[in-house]
Amino acid sequence: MAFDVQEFKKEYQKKFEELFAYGYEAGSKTEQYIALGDLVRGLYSEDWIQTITEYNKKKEKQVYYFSMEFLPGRMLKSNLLNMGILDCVKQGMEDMGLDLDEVARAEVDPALGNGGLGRLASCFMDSIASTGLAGNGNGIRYRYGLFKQKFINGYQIELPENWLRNRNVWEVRKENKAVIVRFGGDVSFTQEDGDGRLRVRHENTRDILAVPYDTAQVGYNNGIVNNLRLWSAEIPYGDEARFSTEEQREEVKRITEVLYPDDSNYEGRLLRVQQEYFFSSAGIQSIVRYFKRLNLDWSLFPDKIAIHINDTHPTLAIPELMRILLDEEGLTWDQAWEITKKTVSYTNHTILQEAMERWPETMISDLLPRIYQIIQEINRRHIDKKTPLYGEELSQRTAIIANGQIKMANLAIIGSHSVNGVARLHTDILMADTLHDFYVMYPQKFNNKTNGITQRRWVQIANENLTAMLDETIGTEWKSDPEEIKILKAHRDNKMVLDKLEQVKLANKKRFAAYVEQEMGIEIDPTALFDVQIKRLHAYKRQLLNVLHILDRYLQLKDNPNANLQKRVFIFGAKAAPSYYYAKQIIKLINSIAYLINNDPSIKDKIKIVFVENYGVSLAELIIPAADISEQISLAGKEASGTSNMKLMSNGAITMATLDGANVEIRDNVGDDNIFIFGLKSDEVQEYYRNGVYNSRDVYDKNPRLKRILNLLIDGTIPGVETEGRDIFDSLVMYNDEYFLLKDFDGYLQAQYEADVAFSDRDRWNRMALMNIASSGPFSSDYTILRYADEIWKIKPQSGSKFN
Ligand code: 26Q
Repeated sequence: MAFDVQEFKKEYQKKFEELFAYGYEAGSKTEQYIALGDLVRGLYSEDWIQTITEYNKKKEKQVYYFSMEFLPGRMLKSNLLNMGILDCVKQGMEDMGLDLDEVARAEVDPALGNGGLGRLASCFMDSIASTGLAGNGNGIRYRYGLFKQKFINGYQIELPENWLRNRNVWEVRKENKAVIVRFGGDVSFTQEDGDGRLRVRHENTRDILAVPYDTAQVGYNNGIVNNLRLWSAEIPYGDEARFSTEEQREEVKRITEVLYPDDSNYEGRLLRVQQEYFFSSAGIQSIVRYFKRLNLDWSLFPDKIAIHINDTHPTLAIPELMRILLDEEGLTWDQAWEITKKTVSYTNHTILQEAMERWPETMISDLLPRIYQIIQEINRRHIDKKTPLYGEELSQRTAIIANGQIKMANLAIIGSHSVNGVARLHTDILMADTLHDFYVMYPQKFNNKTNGITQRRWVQIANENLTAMLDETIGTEWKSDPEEIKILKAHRDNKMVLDKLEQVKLANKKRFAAYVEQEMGIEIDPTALFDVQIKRLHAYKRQLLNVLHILDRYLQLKDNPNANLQKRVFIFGAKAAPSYYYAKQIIKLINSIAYLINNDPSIKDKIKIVFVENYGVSLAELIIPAADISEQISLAGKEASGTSNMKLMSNGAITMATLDGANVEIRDNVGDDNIFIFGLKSDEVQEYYRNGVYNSRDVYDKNPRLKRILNLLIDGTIPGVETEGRDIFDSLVMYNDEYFLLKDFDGYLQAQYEADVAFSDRDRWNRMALMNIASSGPFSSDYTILRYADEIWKIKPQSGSKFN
């Protein structure tokens, strides 16, 4: 974008005065941010209009990414970066006596997601625009994002996150694009004049207005600006009379009021399914409206539209598209079904049974009577068609409706043409195990798309020091083609480069240490090893295994205060679902251990524990560049992919991992010398589950080192965890340790010991860090998205795009 510093300063001052009626010098950080954001939105608006006009004119095939969650992070700097004016604006701000970073921190981080799945959706939105693909996001504009986490006395407390409090400069409300979403009502059929066709009458519905708010998704230096459309529930205009009581009005607003805080665990709540239908229906309606303007035959729908559903949360898009094609557009069942299947594709993000969405039949029949009929018919035809081919048993096992429940994964698979897992191992497990019945029926639907991350946010924005060092060492090609970062490998034995890398890491660790000092009053040594585990709190992710290791070091130092142990800072960031009692107990335990150890003078700062409050995208940007070790220690077979593993690797952290999810592919890329692997393999875990011979009590009895650690949980050593310590002890020792922590403990300690040894050899460690950075290119979400585009969506980057 052609733009110079002088011009920017003039524009900024003008914008500020226009908005606030005084000079920018007197403004608050928030006002200074709003003025800048507003100016930036104005700068890409022409490209935004141009992009949409182009797609329409060329009748370009477009993909719509349906996701219940998006976690974009702060957008100011990423927009500036992608527009190519970050440096110019930084300079201009500085000239005016302002610090861009400080101003940027005034933006509230939109937490419209829980964790991996939501952040993946946002990396994908960036990559779709940046590779020059015609794509759109479709989701919900929650009034309140994921709760704000506070620790009080070590316990997690949840507070409402009012992310819209200071105005959202990026969104544009599009009232004229609103649609009506209908709930409840009565369905009847009438024979209508002449053609003998059955017409559906759906009356007495509760009608909700869905109003879209659009946010630009700016591509990286390519002039493309795509759209993320988030829907908000409102009372239909002119229908105020029907919503006369406060209660009725509240009910409407409630639909998009708050994001469900469950991650990898589903709750069968009515409001949740209302949300799911609300944004699925609104999205489908606006897609159909667009398609009709193209004036093409309905059979061409799949040639112009691809709809991708992010997990099963938007699965009702399938029967909703059927409903519109059948009831409103008059297509036959077979026509509508062909179109729907060819249009929709589905990503699975979990094999955990407790995360699989199943809705009570009566809930759907009451809430969505017509959709319910369509699901029944899809199910009936599925059974009819598959029973003669595969027999009664197999077809019943794949039924959508069974035991009074509707299985959303089954509907998603049957109603789509593509089913993908998110890492090689995960997809293999889906095919061999979790979804094996479907794999037998539809082998051609199954495919893998290993997740990715955008290095634009996770390196260029989060780690400016590393970015500058890379530019200096290998040039700038890696910024537009992430694989090119492999050139760095040529410098693996270059002492100057290795030292430079160490300096970069140290600077980032100092930056984080300053934050920790300021916000938490904990002093940490930036030369210590920073050991990082940042992800949602879940038993299968095994934050507790990390805790056992910490306690082992604690005991070593208690026994021998001069033990030759590497100084470490253990950094945790994690939210627990408010209803997940065990996860919250683990939070309390970690906080209590932190308090005990951080304040024990005999430990002499050899161990520090930092559990940051309210972990999210912005904190991740601060922590990840400062990490030495990346903890990826889930029980093998349980973590579908993981994505923090990729972000940490890209920033030169060394992975400490089980062979789970994408860790396997990370190992394949960096090689065994540049990663620490331990623990059961996924097939070994499967085998234990099948033959049931694991006995954790036995391990406890026979391993004195481990026994001593576990006893700390119940002997009063850790203050304030009487209940938590006992419950956690019992889960591991008495209730057979569902996630095999005790089984993997020895291997984990060994790997941690090796990490200590490696860290003490600075050249060796720096070389490992370099090799990780240099091997991270293949995990760019740009490549992931190009594979989705090529193999699933059948769309090509715009001509002129370097990816075309
Ligand atoms: C479902 C129904 C009702 C309420 C909540 C939910 C719900 C919400 C969020 C279920 C699951 C989620 C989130 C799942 C998730 O984040 N999965 C992660 O996805 C990442 C991206 O593919 C993977 O890297 C992680 O391995 C996976 O755990």
